[in-house]
Amino acid sequence: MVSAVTLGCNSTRIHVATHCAGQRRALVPRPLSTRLSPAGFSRVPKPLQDRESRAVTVRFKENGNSGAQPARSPSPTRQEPSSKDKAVNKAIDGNEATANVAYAMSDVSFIYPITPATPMGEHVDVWASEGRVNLLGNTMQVLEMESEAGVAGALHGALSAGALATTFTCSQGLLLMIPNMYKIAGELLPCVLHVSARALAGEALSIFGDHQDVMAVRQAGWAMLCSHSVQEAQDMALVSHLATLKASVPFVHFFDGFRTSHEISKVSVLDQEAYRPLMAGVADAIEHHRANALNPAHPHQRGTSQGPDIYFQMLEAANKYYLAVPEIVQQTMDEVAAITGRPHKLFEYVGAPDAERVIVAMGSGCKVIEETVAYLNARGEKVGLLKVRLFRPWSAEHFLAGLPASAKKIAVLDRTKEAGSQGEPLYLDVAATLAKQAVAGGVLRSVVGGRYGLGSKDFTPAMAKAVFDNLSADKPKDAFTVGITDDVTFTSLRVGPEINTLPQGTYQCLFWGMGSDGTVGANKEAIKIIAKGDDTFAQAYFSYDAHKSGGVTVSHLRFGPKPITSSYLVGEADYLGIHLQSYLSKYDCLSRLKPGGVCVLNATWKSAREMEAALPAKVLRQLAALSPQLYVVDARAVADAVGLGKRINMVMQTVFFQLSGVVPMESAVPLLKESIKKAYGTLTSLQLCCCCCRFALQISFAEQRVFFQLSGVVPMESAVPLLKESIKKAYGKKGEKVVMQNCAAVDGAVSALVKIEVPAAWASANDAPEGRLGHSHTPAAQAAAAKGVAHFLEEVVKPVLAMEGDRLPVSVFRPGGFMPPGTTAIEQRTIASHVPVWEASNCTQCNICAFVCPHAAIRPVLATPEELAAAPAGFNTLPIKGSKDLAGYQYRVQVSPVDCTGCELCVHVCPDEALKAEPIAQVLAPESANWDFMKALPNRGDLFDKNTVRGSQFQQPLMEFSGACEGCGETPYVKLLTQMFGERMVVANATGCSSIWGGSAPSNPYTVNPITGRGPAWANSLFEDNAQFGLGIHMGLKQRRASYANAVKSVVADGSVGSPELRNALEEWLQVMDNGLLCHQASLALAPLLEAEAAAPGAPGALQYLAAGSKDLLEKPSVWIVGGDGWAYDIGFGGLDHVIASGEDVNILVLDTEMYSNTGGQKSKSTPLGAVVKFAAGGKSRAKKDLAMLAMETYGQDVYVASVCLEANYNQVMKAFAEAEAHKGVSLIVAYAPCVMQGISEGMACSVNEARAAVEVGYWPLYRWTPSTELPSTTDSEGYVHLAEHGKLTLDSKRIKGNLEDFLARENRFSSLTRKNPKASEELHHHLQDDINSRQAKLKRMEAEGKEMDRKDKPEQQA
Ligand SMILES: Cc1ncc(C[n+]2csc(CCOP(=O)(O)OP(=O)(O)O)c2C)c(N)n1
Ligand code: SF4
Ligand code: SF4
Repeated sequence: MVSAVTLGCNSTRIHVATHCAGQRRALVPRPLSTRLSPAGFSRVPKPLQDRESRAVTVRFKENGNSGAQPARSPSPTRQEPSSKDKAVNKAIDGNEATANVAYAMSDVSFIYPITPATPMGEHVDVWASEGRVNLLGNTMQVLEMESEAGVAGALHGALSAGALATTFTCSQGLLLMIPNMYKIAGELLPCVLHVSARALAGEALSIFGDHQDVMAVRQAGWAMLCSHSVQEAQDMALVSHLATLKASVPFVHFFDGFRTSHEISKVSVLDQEAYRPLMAGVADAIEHHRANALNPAHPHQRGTSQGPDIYFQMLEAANKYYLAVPEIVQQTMDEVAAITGRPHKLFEYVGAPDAERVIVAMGSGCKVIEETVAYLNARGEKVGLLKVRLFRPWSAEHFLAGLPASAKKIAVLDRTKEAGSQGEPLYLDVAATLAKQAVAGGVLRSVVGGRYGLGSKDFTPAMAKAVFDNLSADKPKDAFTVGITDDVTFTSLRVGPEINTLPQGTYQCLFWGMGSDGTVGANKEAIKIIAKGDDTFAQAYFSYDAHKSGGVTVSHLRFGPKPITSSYLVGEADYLGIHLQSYLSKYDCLSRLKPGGVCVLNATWKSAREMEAALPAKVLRQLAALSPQLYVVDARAVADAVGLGKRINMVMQTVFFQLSGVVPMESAVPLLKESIKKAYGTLTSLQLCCCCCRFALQISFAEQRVFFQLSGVVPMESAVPLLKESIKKAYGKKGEKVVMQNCAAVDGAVSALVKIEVPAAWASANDAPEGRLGHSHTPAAQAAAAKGVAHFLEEVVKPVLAMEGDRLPVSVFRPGGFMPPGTTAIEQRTIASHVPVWEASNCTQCNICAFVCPHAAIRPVLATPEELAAAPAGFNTLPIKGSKDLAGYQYRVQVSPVDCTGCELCVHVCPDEALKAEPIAQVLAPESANWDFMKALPNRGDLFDKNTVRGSQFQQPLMEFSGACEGCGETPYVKLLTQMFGERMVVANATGCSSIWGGSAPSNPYTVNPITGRGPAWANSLFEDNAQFGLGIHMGLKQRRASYANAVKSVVADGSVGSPELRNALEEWLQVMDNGLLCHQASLALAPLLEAEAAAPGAPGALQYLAAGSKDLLEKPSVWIVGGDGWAYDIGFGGLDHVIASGEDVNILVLDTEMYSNTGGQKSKSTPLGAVVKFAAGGKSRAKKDLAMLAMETYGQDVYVASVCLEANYNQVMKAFAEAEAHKGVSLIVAYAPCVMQGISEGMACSVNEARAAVEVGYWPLYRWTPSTELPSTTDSEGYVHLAEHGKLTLDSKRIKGNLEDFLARENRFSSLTRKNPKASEELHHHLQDDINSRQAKLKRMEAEGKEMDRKDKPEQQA
């Protein structure tokens, strides 16, 4: 039943060309030695047009999609290019295709990161840093701004100065540009703004694709041109840049976020030389633009103010420019077609010439509809699609010319929602056009509109068919939705089973990976290699869940002999790779496997019997029904054996190429070498991770590329010597050890592959008891469920966690975006491979492990001997150390293995070696039982002072199990805040990592005290407005409490209301209502009295009013404004500055990772001198902005300021939090937060040491600034009170020691510059050292001045 696959010798590879096309051969994984070329498709390799590109023979498997192939309209990518075409066929994504053109045709670009448009900015920044020369003969000037509002302003300025300027954005970024978009259009300035269209933040933030953003600017006076595919992204970008110059109207060029921006597709990429002649054709227009520029040599004025007499006419004077745009765009499309061989129309019809039912649509959905149209027409239907490219200015004339006269029923699909409107924008345009035509005597046609694909909801051929089916009805449904089940307002169309519209011979693969295991990166490289095959078409798309790391990634790969236009997820995979053992039970991975397909599991099982014992019966039955070619490989064991740990991607990719047999080695090896060379050239220091990809590489990008390629394409014995040589080259710089590890992993992958025959008996497997492998919902989780959110947990959280959220109907959701807290407690992701286990004998009970844990997955606990009588066997404890009050309690440190991420921070930080990481398999069951027991024990935090390091960790963390990266340095701060103030905290959270790990529905880590039901109230407004949002929260609460206090005063003043005890309690409360701690105590005493007396029969209305507000308003709220450095230093600084200056009682916590971590690590003004981050590819050349110093120097009179580093000085951060909260005014805490983006060479497990080093070498000083309002005041002889003249600085890191260079060398963000440009690096590091020295000197001076003031003040005070 089980056989190891041997990779023997005697290879008898038969060249693919020996098979005739169409020959069918089952994909039978077989030893290399006997592996034949695949049947069904074969081609003789021939060189591509471009000399750089190497040919690869790609073999298509017989069990690739057989398709039910209708006659298809010829795809543009298949057309013969003209002789002028200087193109190369390449697998790239829509962002890169667009950026290529934008770079070639612009003088200057202002950029700002926002997913999914960020890569366009990153591309132009890198090319500029490399000195690439564009068609204007320049290296583009690229400048990152503080926000998109800044980008738009700068863009306007550059255009006014006669430059050709461009930018890239989407969503909230585009909204911030609106004011200047009106200006640019109003001044008829040529410009192109490339948008990878994305949803807008309303009830929730969504980084995913739809047209809400572009539809929100359709009125701004820009022409709007839409690309429907990666190929079009390039072509329409080119059309936009040319047409804007000819038309003197600015252009928005847009395409679907993710589906087009991030889809890797094989397209014909133009060399800029190919369109140099077209550029020459607009030379006059460029000259005209430059001649119109603001210039003292020929001055004019712009932007005047106008009165009622002329403003209106001036607006209308621009009409003729807009009227000319459609013709200009069509003409430009024709010119571009002449060099590409790909003709395009403003409105392009495909389908039956005599179609009666027609869909009108725009964007990547068109590709899906086009496939469906071909499918349906091949079955005798008469349907068609009118594709919209030029959306603004709307040309009714061109629209009607494109629509077949036969069309009687039309459905317009909008990928946006305009609540409260008669219909969405595209529908309204079409309806108005057809109505006007009918009024003018034309045909009367039925038009309905519908919404689809919002927030990247997958749009499939079955859904497109449902739209056509709707049109067949006598009265087609209008204002419909498709792709969801709307069981509330019943808008949705019924969608039938999926239909197969794929091109014949398309091979489909699915890979289920875990964020950070390298699967996505490896697959990106895989598809690029496969796409190099001559006449091979390929596509890759990646979907992710909400976690920053450790979440699920699904890679959807397709390749085949025909162009692939299928812009929807893989539904039936020929090859399924499951890279984490537990996924098979947790998720329905098998539902997308084709019967008889290849299924490869990374698992520890070695036999069918082991699988049977471990897997739920449902999965066994699925396997029996699918009868897959089933393999297992223990990739972790292979990687472990060679010291690569969790980096299993190489092993899995080796297996993929082995089993799919898609790339023969003789083609792969030259490619491999080429890639290695390339990888050397592009060595980047940064570890990549962003909110869009949820994917952190454990090693550098370039290494990962090579890593994959080695693993993926050279598994065979014939290639092994070459492979090892390549590994040596690639890893040589990392040392011989790494080279050996990688070589060994390749060998290991091959021999570890085990084939499992699926027993027929599995077909009748019985259901096993729940929780054998997947979620075993612990008592803790069940308790959470019982706390009033059971409905939400069952109906929403569990299906979403099982990756089945798409199936949820509208009725299960509460509108308005409200979410219950504490849902991460039921996630139990079980993603750690190794989990710390407590060794009681070594423990000194310091609680530091819990203090630093980013996920609140390790906690100290107290238990009485009586309680321990019922403890699980392994629940060993120690007598508690400490005061007499604690006598009799036993102490233990407990880890939750299902919530631990395995970052090992706690293991490294423990000073006593009392934690040891053990493989999860050994500890999962016993430690889960221990954790559940622990959770049932009472919380005894009140026995401790919560303002001490040790005491704080006995308090319940009210933020737990977030989706942050392993070892994240942001979360421990916020967790600690919740332990100190959580039950009265309100958090205004800026968009950024902290809003993603803090609230990615339905994983909500903020939770409640189960006894009081209280916990942090948390909300995210936007990225840019967080300070103002937090201030608003504070003002609202302050006002409501002031009214409440007035009512309390009235009751107190009116002696007849309430008992004397109650009135005393109310008076007491009035005295302390603004002091968090005292108010808490007063409230505890007051609330029961109030409620009891208000509930008494005949209680006065005034008391009832007070009782009603008692829960909400008695406690003094602790308002925290939290966000990253991108928010605080850049986009939100204006608002932050205003709030700091407000004098209001709010606390601001800046989680300073020194870059925009959430979008992948771009430069902020907090980025230090010399650091190489994105948007600062050559190393940041300006010093870090000193936000804390700005606050002290400008507003230090009444603002509390602290600079802290949790890992370096636990006590100092606690003091700062306590002081900030107690300060009755604005407090600002700037907190150093280690982050995976910083590229700590020893890994995040060592981030504590690294943070300590940052403080020791003076890189991050620790201090606290007490404003003069908090210092003792003096009263003069006339009774006037005088505040202290200055605030007082306490420098908590007095001594600089250690070597800055050593610190910098350990972080890739600095060391990569040393590798790339040692001279520049030396210089910048030198400056950095100078800055550090002078800052330290200044801090010391400030501290000394404070001391001086202390001494001066004292006698006066005494006097
Ligand atoms: C107006 C606007 N522009 C851009 C973005 C995209 N965006 C989201 S988070 C983020 C970076 C956050 O960086 P930072 O504030 O440093 O927080 P971190 O992620 O490092 O915690 C960006 C650029 C946005 N949400 N809104
Ligand atoms: S390994 Fe990391 S996540 Fe797990 S308990 Fe330790 S610090 Fe927390
Ligand atoms: S701050 Fe860094 S480590 Fe933390 S979640 Fe964001 S990217 Fe990950």
